Amino acid sequence: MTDLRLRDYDNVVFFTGAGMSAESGVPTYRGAGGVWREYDYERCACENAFKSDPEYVWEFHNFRRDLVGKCKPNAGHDLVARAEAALPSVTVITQNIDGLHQLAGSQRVLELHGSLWEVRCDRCGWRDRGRESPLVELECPECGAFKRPNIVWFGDMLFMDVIQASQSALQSCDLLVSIGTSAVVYPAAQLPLIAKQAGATLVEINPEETPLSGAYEHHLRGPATEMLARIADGL
Ligand code: BJW
Repeated sequence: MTDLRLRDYDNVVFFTGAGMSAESGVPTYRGAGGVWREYDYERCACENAFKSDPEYVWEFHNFRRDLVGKCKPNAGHDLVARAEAALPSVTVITQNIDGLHQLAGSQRVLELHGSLWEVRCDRCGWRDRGRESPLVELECPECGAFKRPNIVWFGDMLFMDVIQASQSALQSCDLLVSIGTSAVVYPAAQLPLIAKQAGATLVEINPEETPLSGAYEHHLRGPATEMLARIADGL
């Protein structure tokens, strides 16, 4: 049991990972049924793979678009969106590329690892956003190079503007709620420590322990929807 209540805080950051969307049917990356159990990230989620075989990388991302496109926000996403409407300041910092927080109605969402629903051209700078699935037209309409999913793959630098906005939200929050991340992918994994250094209360929602569990004062061991409902107190 916990007596922690979202309503007792003014400035809340939800820091989310794949476990947030697991109950929507989006597979996590690691663990049983994880994406990386079936797919080799070196062949489908890094720049070198895209350079050597863009068609295969797109086959993987079109498979993901098809799967994720059928998933709906779950009660946890809904609750996070309601918190934004009810509390003075709420920011979602997500590692997820699925767009489910936005579909649930969250307005202030920082996508650390980009989005499955955005594409860009690294040759001419063209960009687009849309939920077409599969994406059939793979060449940039401006210059003919391959479109690239606007996702942060392994070995890619994160977007500087997103990192800066995240740091600023973390420095000023009084509650950080981490939900469903294994905390093994850097630099994202260490971001909650900024909130800790700034004096925020840290809560971890995850059925499993993580390498960063020791940094959290509160641990809610269970699925995101159930554990969020416990601290929502009628939001
Ligand atoms: C529930 C639940 C329920 C289940 N309710 N919870 C040391 C060695 C080698 C490399 C590195 C190193 N240090 C850093 C690096 C580089 C690398 C990295 O961190 N690697 C580590 C794996 C070792 N990082 C990078 O490359 C990053 N860039 C970078 O560092 O640039 C500088 C640099 C460049 C070059 C060299 C070195 C540095 C970029 C990282 C980009 C990550 N991108 C992905 C791509 C997805 C592609 C796609 O989908 O198409 O982002 S990987 C994947 O992992 C995805 C996720 O956002 C990310 C994090 O995963 P997450 O969200 O934590 O999910 P899971 O599956 O791991 O965990 C789910 C959790 O949910 C579990 O804990 C469950 O228990 C829980 N759960 N059900 C609540 N119902």
